[in-house]
Amino acid sequence: MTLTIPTTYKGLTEVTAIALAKAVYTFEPTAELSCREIGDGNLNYVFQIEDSKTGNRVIIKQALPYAKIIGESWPLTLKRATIEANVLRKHGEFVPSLVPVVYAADETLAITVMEDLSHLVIAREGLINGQNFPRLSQDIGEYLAQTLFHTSDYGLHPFEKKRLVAEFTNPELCKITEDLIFTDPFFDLETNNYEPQLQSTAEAIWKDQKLQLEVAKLKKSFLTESEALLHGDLHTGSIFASTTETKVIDPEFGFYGPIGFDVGLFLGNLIFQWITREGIERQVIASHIEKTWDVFAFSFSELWKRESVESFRDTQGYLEFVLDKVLTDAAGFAGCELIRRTIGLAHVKDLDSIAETEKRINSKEQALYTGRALILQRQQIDSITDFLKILQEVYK
Ligand code: SR1
Ligand code: MG
Repeated sequence: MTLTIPTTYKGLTEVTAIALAKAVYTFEPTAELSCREIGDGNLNYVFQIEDSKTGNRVIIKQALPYAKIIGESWPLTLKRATIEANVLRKHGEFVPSLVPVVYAADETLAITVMEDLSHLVIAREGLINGQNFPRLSQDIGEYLAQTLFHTSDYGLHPFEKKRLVAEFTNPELCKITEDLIFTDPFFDLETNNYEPQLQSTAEAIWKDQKLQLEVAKLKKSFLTESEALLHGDLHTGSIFASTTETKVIDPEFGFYGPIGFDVGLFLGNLIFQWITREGIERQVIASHIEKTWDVFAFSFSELWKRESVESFRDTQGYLEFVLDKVLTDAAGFAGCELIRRTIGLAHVKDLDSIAETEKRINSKEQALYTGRALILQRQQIDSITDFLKILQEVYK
């Protein structure tokens, strides 16, 4: 549906969001609507509108013309709302059960009207609270395989692939990632944000020439490899989950990039949990890491065998080469995510919410060492077992 609602961009309020919801979503004529702003991300407002008579709910997400995490001094394109709606729609063609339904979108108001998912919890919150999401890795492995294969040159006619590359060009949001993940944390810059106890470890990262070279190579991949339509910010805060369902939200950073980036960001965010847990609880996360990769590799391989349009698809060793590169890249990108979420601008609650100072600092040190090890040793990783061994080695 396209909105016939006016006008120029204006930030919504809980009152105007209700009026908009009535215009774009089919509530009962007798509906009694209320609205709450429930957004807790870094960039947008999220309005939840509910009919108290039926319990029906809908979400209106609105992009702000600046980054909420910083304030109005950091202007940010509103076009990201359209990118987000269109990535959800495109990915929804391949994994309809794993993304929210988009009911409407409007570029001028920078809004997406979509399915309410409040019966689920944000995976990061749930994992921090020790909740178990038995479907998480199965579903995300499948999501990654389906969305990345079907939007790549392996699954698309080259004309359609290049049309999508152009449609999903997202320079402003990519620049945030280029700065916040691949640049700023590796230099002594004001934008970084870390506790004083981490000063010497941060300085060691800034002086580490071997590490800098490998991060430069990973940044180059991110900048230049237009392989598939990525989610672009697939951390555990971008996933709603329960014991029976998984939904991926928030692809406003979507663009054509290296397949390993989405895989690596998700694995990196599982590693925060791996770091904060012990014993059997840690094993749960190790199993999620392993299963995500196994499901991704299996489903991607099946799609390749059944549907690949690539002339070299039956060439001995080519699929293995592609998957090996994805795993190697994923390890490097996971490493960058671990480092940036620890000493960069935008942190994760998994580490920041650890109340006991010594434990928190220790966990953050581990995140930095693990990130470094994954980046430096990624070329030696031939299997997900090798990947997990690197995590274990850091703890010896
Ligand atoms: C200014 S935005 C900071 C971070 O929040 C988003 O979720 C992305 O991860 C970005 O890097
Ligand atoms: Mg987000």
